[in-house]
Amino acid sequence: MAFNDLREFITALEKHGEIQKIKKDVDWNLEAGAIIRRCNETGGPAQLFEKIKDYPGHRIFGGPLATLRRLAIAMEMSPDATYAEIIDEFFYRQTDPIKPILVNTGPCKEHILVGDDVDLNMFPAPLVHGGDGGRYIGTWNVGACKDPDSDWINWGTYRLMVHDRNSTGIFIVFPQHVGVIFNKYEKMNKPMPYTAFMGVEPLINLIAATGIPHGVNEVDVVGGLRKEPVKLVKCETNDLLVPDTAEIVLEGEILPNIRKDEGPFGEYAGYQISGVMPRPVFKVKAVTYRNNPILPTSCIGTPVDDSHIVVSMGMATGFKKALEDGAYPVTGIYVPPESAYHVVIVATETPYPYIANRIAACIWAQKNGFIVPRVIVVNSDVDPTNMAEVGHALATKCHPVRGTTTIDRLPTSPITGFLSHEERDQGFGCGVVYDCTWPLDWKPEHTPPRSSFNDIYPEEIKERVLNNWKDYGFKK
Ligand SMILES: Cc1cc2nc3c(=O)[nH]c(=O)nc-3n(C[C@H](O)[C@H](O)[C@H](O)COP(=O)(O)O)c2cc1C
Ligand SMILES: [Mn+2]
Repeated sequence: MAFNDLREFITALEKHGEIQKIKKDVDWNLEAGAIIRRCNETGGPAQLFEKIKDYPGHRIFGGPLATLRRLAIAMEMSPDATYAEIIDEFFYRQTDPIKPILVNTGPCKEHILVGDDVDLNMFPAPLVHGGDGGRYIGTWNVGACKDPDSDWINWGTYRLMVHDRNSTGIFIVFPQHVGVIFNKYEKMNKPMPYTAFMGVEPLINLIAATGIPHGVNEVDVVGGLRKEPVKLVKCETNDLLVPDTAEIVLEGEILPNIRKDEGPFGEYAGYQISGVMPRPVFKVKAVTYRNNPILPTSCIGTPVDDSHIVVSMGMATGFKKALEDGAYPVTGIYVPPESAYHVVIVATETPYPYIANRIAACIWAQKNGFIVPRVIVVNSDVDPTNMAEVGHALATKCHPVRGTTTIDRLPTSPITGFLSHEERDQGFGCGVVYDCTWPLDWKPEHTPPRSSFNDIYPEEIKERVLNNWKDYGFKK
């Protein structure tokens, strides 16, 4: 049974001891953010802040999917499921999308405020990190918009900073689908209807951060993932649809050809990196919300937090699909959450020389490929999820000159850690491929075996040693 709303997910977290309910008064002004961040850094539980200073009747939910355990619970798998098991299940469930159903109303309509009654200050949007440019009502939120040229409705997570009582800044960059769609409206000088919703079942957030291909409705993929259709209701002031059980819904439009300073914000690379810049403005025309609403918040920063878990999982499954579709003989893929998705590791057979560069080209061509600047390619005998094995291959097999291919002016995310200010401002970056596979033009006798227990002894000896292990006196 899929979770029907965020509240059912919170109950499941409680059952598994994965959430701390906090009854003490907590300040939205940095205190909540600092608690969420400390939990991220200590592997602590998610948090439900039940009493927010200045905001009786409002709650904040911190660290929604900041650990693999919470993601496994969200997927209704065993909380002890491994990264590989979750990836396989996530990959498999994406193959069978289910269309949403439309319902007349739902709990998200328990309160409706339109026009002049809208005041975003009524929600306890936290000042998340020291030095942030404002209060962020949208960290763990999902934004919906419609392509003007087709029926495509896109859902994605893009941050929202409160400017005033009825507008927020929104961080949009071009390769993101919201950027591609907004660009069309802006060329027509038309406002783009936009609705942001927050406080939904966790698989919606997972898919809203996954690079689902252009033209595909994320809501159908969520249906497949939860094995049941998502229930949607119509917005009050535009034609967009939102999950009927959303805690908070902000309806409005993104204004064409208007920019206002947004940021800085503590970002996924682990720094407040992209600074303050004039960015698009989301004008809010209506607000709807549930009784005793819960505002979810991700305190993004140094890895590992929610953003690293969901984006890296989404990348790994998306790249795996693309590489399989291209018939690349790939045996494993891993985007280490600890790398703040700056690194993807691919294990492959090597039927022809320089397959590493084709694999990297395939990855960079995918929707979220622009976010990952480093591609490490290893032979199929290396486990890409084992950092000791990958580190050994990178250190010893990647030729510093012939094994690396750098690409300058590759469009990359402006949040990429190492970019210069010029690159960041001009909206481009660069990438590198580390080919850690043995050169194919070597004669077989030049390709050295690995000097490991598994690789360098005859089967008969390995078997004898393993069988006699305890007889030698070893405890384990
Ligand atoms: C917590 C969180 C915050 C994010 N904030 C932003 C953001 O402000 N701007 C952005 O372009 N991408 C952001 N992302 C990444 C996008 O959600 C991700 O690339 C997603 O694939 C975008 O949807 P799309 O593929 O439909 O464009 C964020 C992801 C997470 C998990
Ligand atoms: Mn999309």
